[in-house]
Amino acid sequence: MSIFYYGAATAAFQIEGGVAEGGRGASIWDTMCRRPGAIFTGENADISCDHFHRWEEDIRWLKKLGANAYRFSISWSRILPDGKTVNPQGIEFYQRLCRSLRQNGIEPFVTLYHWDLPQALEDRGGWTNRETVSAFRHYAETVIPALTPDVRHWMTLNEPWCSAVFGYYQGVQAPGRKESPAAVADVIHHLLLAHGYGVRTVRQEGASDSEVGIVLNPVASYPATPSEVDRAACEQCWRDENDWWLEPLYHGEYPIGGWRNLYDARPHIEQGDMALIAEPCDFLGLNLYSAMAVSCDWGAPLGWRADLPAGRPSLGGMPFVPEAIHDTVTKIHEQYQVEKIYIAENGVPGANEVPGLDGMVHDPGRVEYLRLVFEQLERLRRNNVPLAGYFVWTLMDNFEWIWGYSRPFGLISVDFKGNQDRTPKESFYYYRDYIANRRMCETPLEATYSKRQEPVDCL
Ligand code: GCO
Repeated sequence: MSIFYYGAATAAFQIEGGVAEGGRGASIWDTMCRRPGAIFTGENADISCDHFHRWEEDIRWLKKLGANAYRFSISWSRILPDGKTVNPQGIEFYQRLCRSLRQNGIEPFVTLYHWDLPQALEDRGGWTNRETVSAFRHYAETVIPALTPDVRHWMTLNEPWCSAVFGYYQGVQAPGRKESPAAVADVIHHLLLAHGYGVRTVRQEGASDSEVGIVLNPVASYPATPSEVDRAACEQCWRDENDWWLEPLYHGEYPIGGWRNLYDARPHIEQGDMALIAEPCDFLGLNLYSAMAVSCDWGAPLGWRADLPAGRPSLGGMPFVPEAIHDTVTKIHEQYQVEKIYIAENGVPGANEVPGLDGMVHDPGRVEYLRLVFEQLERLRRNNVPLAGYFVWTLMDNFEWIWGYSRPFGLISVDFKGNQDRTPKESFYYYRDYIANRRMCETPLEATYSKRQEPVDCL
């Protein structure tokens, strides 16, 4: 039986801080934080969790958690501050991190691009400019060989849907542009080309046993009612939101007729592009949070409407739809015959999380959420769906993009107003015990058993 990875995920911009240290250049998110009104709380990520200085402590927390994997992203602007010139200090930072993770028995899962384009590249057009694809290729060719001694798992892009739609269409995330549908179609195409170069670079420069894939955020959806029209609307919603990514990646073609979300816009495609995009991957990463209830709505531009499902328990405004984990992973596995899937992110934002009298942060809602999610992981396992790992979002509270520090998703709370001290929450211990019990099923000699929780059934 191959090993199952239990980990936690983070992203460079959200945790590192040290934005002007170690030779780092500015990214589009540094700029976004300075744009009045862009971040609801007016905050920035200049210090954030100060992971840039505290990374060794953070590895100790991962170790205490019992995680055998850690997903994090590289800050492109630390590696190539001006988008062109290599910054050895940036490379050394990640080399130390990866080496130490490996030494601690924690497998690094490295995301190359988690939304933080170097500002210097944005100044030349960002993802609307095809030259950014070459810049990404240069970045991949720099960082992949440099980290290869310690890295076997590469994730090219995180949620390119958000980079394209939020970043260049709706303008609500960095770089905050509202471009035409045609320009956004090019952004998507360029992101997918960058992914293709990431895959090829791993094949050429990575270790022969390394694996590579992309991380998507499919819109998990359910019909709002069992009626025929809502069921059809739900299927249409799935196709409108997800085919645009899955079809080129797995079948080498964009859906016929362009993207309905973008008024049928199509990108500029050059010879060889589609083969590059469809370069075979070893796995697919999925970020799965809540799910939408879809109903037929002829007044809506695409004929359907997606709402948060009603009547569900929820936390921080996010309804619990645990079965979406099982159903989405299964659906994508069956539809595209994906042979290995990682849940690259899953979690829930907290509400009113402050330390209790016992000094611990009690987050019973998140504990309950995790309990329900873990049941779904067991279901997938029983059904032999090839899920190979699960990463909770997120290790510690951090800079939640436009929400600033006001939407904490962490297993560990961080004293942002003081000196960034870390305090584990109840959910940290809950996940720790789950991991310990599960790993005992898989590798009995290594695992440590804690009595806090009944052991789960070993299948
Ligand atoms: C994502 C985001 C994360 C968010 C998380 C919670 O990949 O979805 O990148 O960075 O923090 O989704 O909203």
